[in-house]
Amino acid sequence: MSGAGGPTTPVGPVNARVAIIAASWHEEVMEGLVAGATRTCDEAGARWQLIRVPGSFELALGCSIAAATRRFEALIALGVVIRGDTPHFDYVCRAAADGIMRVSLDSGVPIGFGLLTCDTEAQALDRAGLSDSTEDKGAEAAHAALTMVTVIRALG
Ligand code: DLZ
Repeated sequence: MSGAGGPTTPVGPVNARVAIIAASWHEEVMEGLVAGATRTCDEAGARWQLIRVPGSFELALGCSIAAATRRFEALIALGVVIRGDTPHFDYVCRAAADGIMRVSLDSGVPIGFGLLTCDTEAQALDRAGLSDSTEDKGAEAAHAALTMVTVIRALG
């Protein structure tokens, strides 16, 4: 999937409380993703809380617990899974993606999807919003989550 063509308009001010659910594997990449998400929230004036889970497999449960508190208007799920030699990659990615979507639809809480699913660590670093990355998927996920807050408010 190409990263080109994403929205370029800044999200604007969003006075909301947001939870960032972040996996803990691949520290350098995760640091970049979290920094992109927190910067985007700060720029919009949204208050964020960082919640760490062990791996990307646990992202959906982390989101489910955060959504159930009803304390957050949006969630941002961040993780990186790097393909290895076994089908494990597919199980973790599928569980995370399907689980996160299920939590979002069941709870009505928007969840920005910042899960990198890469063949190599180099691909992940290039998407992590670091100084020499070409893309910033943490910022993109935060942008999507905050935009959905404004959509829900406009329709509510
Ligand atoms: C086990 C595992 C492996 C092999 N790779 C990753 C990865 O690249 N990224 C990630 O976020 N998590 C990984 N995990 C951990 C699983 O997501 C999960 O935390 C464990 O299977 C324990 O439930």
